[in-house]
Amino acid sequence: GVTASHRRYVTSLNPSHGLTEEQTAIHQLATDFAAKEMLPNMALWDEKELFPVDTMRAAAALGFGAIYASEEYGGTGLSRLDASIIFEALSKGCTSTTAYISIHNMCAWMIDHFGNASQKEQWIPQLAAMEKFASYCLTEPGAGSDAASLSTAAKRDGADLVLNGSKAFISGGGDTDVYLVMCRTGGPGPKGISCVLVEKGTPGLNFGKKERKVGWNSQPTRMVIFEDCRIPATNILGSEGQGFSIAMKGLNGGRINIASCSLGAAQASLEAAVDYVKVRKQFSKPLASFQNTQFRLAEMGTEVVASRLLVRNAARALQDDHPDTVPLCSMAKYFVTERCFQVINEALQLHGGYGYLKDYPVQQYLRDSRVHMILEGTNEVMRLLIARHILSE
Ligand code: FAD
Ligand code: 2MC
Repeated sequence: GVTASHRRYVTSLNPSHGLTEEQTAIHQLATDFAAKEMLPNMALWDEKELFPVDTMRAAAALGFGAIYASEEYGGTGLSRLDASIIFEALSKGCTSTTAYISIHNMCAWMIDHFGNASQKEQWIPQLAAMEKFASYCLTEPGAGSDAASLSTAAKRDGADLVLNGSKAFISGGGDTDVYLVMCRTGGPGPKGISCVLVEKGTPGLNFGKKERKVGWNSQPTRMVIFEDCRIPATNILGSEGQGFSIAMKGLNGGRINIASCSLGAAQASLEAAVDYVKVRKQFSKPLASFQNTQFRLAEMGTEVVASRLLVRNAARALQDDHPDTVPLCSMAKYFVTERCFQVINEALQLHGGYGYLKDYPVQQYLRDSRVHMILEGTNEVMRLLIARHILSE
């Protein structure tokens, strides 16, 4: 290819293959932004653990802050497929930063879709511009995969709710402005859960230390702790008891988005490997001339294309409210995050020892995408959802 943003692809590996003219333009916009504004900084953000607020605001100026929120309150009004295309392209520039942007987008959609007019008026314009940032708070120290067992309590006190409990592993936690918190307003199980909005600065909203992580270093992760944290009951999103359903519906899109981030990281790693094996010589020949290298690249290309088909199929199902949306999103999340991780690992192997050095980006794609098999529902939870669906026929 000529430059990172204008690479000439064989058709099968072209991420814009099969897209409409408008989607191809959106893809190019995101690809250019990733190449110019993100990729040159990706190693620095990782090394120094910088949350690139200004770069994210520049992305928001292109419409990437609330991609699939409706235009009524300032969202971009694009489809889930458009969002997937954007996250895939941005992820090539920095997987960790893009993954945070995707969580922020999920939160914006939750407010846009389930919020009342005053909540939307207050939050959507600022979230769309990324003047304010959002966090999604479901996981607790004692409730990870078994999310419906969460115990953060929100007790009624007149017109208020008083929150007590703690959330673990919150992306953006401490640095973000609004927290979408799943908490218990009723009895045990999923039906006793509500989703509430808690603003930074509310007395009783506290944060743990910044976690030290293998990857995802361009975004902070902290515990979010509630100690007699008082909010008006009007901060409930949707209706009381609807919180678990809101949380899961947000995550269906989130799972596609995270898979799209893995896909972009795998595409970038494959491209890096192709460039490398054509140049690096051993035994007097380019690595590309060994059949093992060729077969590896053939497998990697096939896995990337299969992943893209699966994630885009799930995005279309979600957009169209297909009855099998949940298993289709789960299949995409588990397959794409696992196969793309393998592709990145193979790309690292083809670089030999150089692949293990921080001078080359492949190790960062590997570190940043490892956690995609764990968060937004572990891949074991994805298998559980798929198996339930298959056995229900
Ligand atoms: P557990 O649930 O304790 O799971 C441990 C292992 O047991 C896993 O392999 C799991 O798959 C397996 N397991 C559990 N139950 C079953 C079962 N029934 N059958 C088979 N296997 C099972 N959460 C948020 O709410 N918001 C965030 O912003 C957020 N960001 C995160 C960022 C990072 C960097 C990380 C690491 C996590 C983040 N999480 C966030 C939390 C993440 O969603 C959880 O870590 C994840 O859901 C798993 O929960 P757990 O860690 O408690 O693991
Ligand atoms: N979409 C829509 N509805 C869903 C759903 C989904 N993906 N998953 C569950 N539901 C519904 C389900 O249909 C049921 O509704 P109803 O009672 O009307 O039939 C309700 O939610 C309760 O679900 P279950 O009866 O399946 O409850 P159970 O406790 O058995 O299992 C499970 C729920 C395991 C699927 C859920 O707890 C889960 O997804 N766990 C993983 C948690 C997770 O994804 N955490 C990610 C945190 S965010 C993050 O990591 C970030 C980086 C932001």
